[in-house]
Amino acid sequence: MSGNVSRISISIDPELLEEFDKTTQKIGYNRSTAVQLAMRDFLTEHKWKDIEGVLAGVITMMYDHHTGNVMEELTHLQHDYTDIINSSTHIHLDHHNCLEILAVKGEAAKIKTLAEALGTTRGVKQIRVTLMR
Ligand code: NI
Repeated sequence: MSGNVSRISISIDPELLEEFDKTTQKIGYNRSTAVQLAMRDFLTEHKWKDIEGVLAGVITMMYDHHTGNVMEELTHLQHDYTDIINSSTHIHLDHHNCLEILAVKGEAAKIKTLAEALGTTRGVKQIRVTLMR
């Protein structure tokens, strides 16, 4: 790390922070190092978004179906992208959580738009996009 650092203040779900700190301590990193590593992973994971052309892969997301209208909103969104969603699988994980897997194939830019819309829907806890070509 260079001598030049930026200090930031962010808002985090306390439960997420507690889990993050526990894992960080277990590995032996301090919070700043762990956040930087997480940010680098985030950047790597999103690099595919600069790629143009047709890609295929999966969008995996987890959400609590009790939160707001999350199920309705996700279904609504998926109906707007029937041209790139080939199939979807819904797994009821427990009383609260659902795992949904979408198989997608289409223009990278369109997959990106869909993934961002899904990921920013209130109630979606995690989303992962894995694409290949
Ligand atoms: Ni479910």
